Amino acid sequence: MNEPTALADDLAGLAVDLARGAAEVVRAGTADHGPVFAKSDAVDLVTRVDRETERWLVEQIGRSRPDDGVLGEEGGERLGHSGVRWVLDPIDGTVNFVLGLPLYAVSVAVQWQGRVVAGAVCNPATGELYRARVGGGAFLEFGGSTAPLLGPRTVALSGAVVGTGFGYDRARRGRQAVVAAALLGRVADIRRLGAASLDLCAVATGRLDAYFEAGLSVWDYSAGALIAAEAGCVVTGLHGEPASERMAVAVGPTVAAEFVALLEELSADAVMDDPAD
Ligand code: LIP
Repeated sequence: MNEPTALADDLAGLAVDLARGAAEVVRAGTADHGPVFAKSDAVDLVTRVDRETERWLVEQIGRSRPDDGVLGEEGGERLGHSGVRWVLDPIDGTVNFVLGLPLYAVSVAVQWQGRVVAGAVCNPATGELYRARVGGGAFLEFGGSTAPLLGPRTVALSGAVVGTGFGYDRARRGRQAVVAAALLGRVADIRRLGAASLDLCAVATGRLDAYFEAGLSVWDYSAGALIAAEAGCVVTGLHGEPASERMAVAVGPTVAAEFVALLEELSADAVMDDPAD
């Protein structure tokens, strides 16, 4: 069922306000993020700033739209009965945040009856805010100006600069590395930025020609995937599947079929995108 446009516009506006406000919470905690805790693995990190930012987001949503559902990376989950659900990553790229590498973002996506209809990704370190509403295009707000996002340049796959990432599961990470190494001989170069939401926004902005990653969480990619799609990118999984936790791909339309076919060829042996493994 198509969401009412007025609802999508309202949700899009709130997503931007939430991402911008949460970025202020992150900025306030950047100088002293306190102790760092490990989650699923010693390298899967979380700080009090992640948790405080997610609490702030959940409180704001509760005030503005008390009947909505919420799913947050740091455990903020609430069932709703409005048909709207917010999917939150308070700090996507936490390892970068802990290191002081300015490549991390607040990612806010909002679903209507299970479909993402709006999203906002804000980098607290740079102030860049990427946003999209389904059917309304994608935009970058920075330094007081707003620019439409038009996706990657036209380039041959052999000349493409491709972003990727590696999960925390060490067995899968080994197989992902095999695929990345094989890919390196077929493209111009690879980038590993460390925050899926910003990787996806980089493709939307034309700063990367393509991106792929297996094993993301829904809060990592939901907003960035809509922004990339609304910028005219092909956003997909492999083998005809949609983008998901198994595999998220964003790529310019001129090389999309070739890139996806190459990933399917290279990952066949590595079984890279099987979450069961
Ligand atoms: C990160 C992702 C990144 C991935 C990392 C990690 P987090 O999310 O954005 O693309 O490669 O392993 O999952 O954990 O920083 O929110």
